[in-house]
Amino acid sequence: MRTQVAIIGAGPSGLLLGQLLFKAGIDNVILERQTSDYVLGRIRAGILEQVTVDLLREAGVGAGVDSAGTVHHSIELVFGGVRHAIDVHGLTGGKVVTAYGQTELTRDLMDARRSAGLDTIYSAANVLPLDFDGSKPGVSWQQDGQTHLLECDFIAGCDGFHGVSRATVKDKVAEYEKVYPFGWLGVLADVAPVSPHAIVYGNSERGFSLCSMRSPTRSRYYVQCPLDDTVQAWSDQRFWDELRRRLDPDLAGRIVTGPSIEKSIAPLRSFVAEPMRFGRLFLAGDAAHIVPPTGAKGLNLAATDVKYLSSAFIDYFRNNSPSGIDSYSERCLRRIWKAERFSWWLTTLMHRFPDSSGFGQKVQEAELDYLVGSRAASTALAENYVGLPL
Ligand code: RFL
Ligand code: PHB
Repeated sequence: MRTQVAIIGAGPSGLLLGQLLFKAGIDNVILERQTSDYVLGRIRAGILEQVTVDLLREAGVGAGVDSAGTVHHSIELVFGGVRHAIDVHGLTGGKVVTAYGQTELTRDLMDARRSAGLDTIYSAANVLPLDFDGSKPGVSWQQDGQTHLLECDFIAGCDGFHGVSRATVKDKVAEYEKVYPFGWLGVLADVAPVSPHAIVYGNSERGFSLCSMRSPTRSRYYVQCPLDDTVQAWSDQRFWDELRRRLDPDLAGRIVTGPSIEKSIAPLRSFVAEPMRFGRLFLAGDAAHIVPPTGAKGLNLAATDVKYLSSAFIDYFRNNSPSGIDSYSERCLRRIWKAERFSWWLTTLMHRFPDSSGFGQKVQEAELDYLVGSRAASTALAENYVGLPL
């Protein structure tokens, strides 16, 4: 079996890359370790930057986000029991973010791939990138007791943080990492969002909280929790009570509660692997970098990696030009580090740290006060939140 680009991983990075290459007439095959149902069952991101929405449209899969996405003009910060709006739209000269779930986006991409008749091999075991430094690159995998080989020109490692691609080049990678001393407990529920027009980030003495949404009838909420906490320890009632305690009285009084349809705990981490290219193997998305979800940047960074990588491959195959693939890593990393900085900053500002002294707490309060009182500080938050220019 032969293709031009072998893509490892059918998450948003791999599927979007496959779709953009297909649109440009470049043949590709995706190899995914899990089943498609498993991939769709993971509840993750919800907020898309304009750049990401534009890229989905360019890839021909914008209909879902255009019809079912909710455009947000502002975000809100709750601290000291008071809510403050940040007019993201006004402060950035008209930019917005869109609430549209990663599950829905992934489904749109899977549907497009299926109708185009493109190959996606699910439940592929022991996927392995081969000879990416040599002249016969390829990917092997096992299925139904047999070993298979896919020959290719390039390999795209879109296989997430725990994937095989980065592990294969471990001795050639510089890793930068910060692990945070808490996690997020997330709940998905079919109830009307308490704040349908803004994402609400809360800092309270009981810890961080976040009110988000998937649709006018589906909400997504999070609370900061200890790293050793378990989902079993959180009944729905306990979750709703805790969330209310972390919000201002007005919002707390308006929360619509109901049975959870998903509940999970995610640890928080900042991570970057450098470089992102190893001969004919390229890393993209969570395979190369992780941000804590506080800035809503993970999926958006994955989308911009894929934008750069697809245009690099297109330039190579159409014009025989290696300039895009040669500059891929550096181009991505410049944007990645800015999003890493922003996500780390917002995480540090909004969470309770177990070891924080009274001084740390006071500085946090002063910075929040400054942030909502200064147009310059609010603008810096807003322009990072909607996504820095490409
Ligand atoms: P994924 O989604 O992890 O997909 C990788 C795929 O590769 C497969 N795979 C393999 N396949 C073959 N062989 C192997 N050896 C393989 N190893 C792994 C996996 O099964 C999987 O299908 O990475 P990708 O595509 O780079 O996408 C990244 C995003 O999923 C991630 O950045 C976001 O979800 C992060 N994130 C958010 N990002 C945002 O932009 N906005 C948000 O609002 C936002 N909220 C979040 C988030 C992530 C969260 N968690 C749980 C990590 C909220 C949360 C709670
Ligand atoms: C979400 O809707 O899941 C979400 C929103 C904003 C974030 C992170 C996650 O910062």
